Amino acid sequence: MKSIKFLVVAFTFGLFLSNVVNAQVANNNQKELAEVKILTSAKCGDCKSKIETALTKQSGVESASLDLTSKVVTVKYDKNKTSESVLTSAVKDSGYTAEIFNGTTKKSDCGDGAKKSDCGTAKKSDCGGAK
Ligand SMILES: [Cu+2]
Repeated sequence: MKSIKFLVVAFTFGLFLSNVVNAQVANNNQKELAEVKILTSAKCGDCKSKIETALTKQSGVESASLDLTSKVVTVKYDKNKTSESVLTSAVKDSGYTAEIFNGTTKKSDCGDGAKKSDCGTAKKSDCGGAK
């Protein structure tokens, strides 16, 4: 009797597992990739890696690449799993400013006159020309 009970439980669990696997396959098929550009207050390689790491840790983010010259981070993400506002919040939570960059936004005051304190929580030793 016990072994029949075990078989029923095992069979039910097997059905459950195959449903989970099927659901994951379906989710992958529904991936809807989008791209957003976010203007940040990054200044050095440290800022860059902190911001990229904060973004790639988010669920649904495929890639994040920050260009230090423009201070713009390009994020490729799955629309079904995350959103622009979640991504800008992730950048802000890591200690930097973040605004959606549409190509015409003025650069923030992260230029040559920027202060090291603008580097957020990053290590400041390698912040280049920042004072
Ligand atoms: Cu920095």
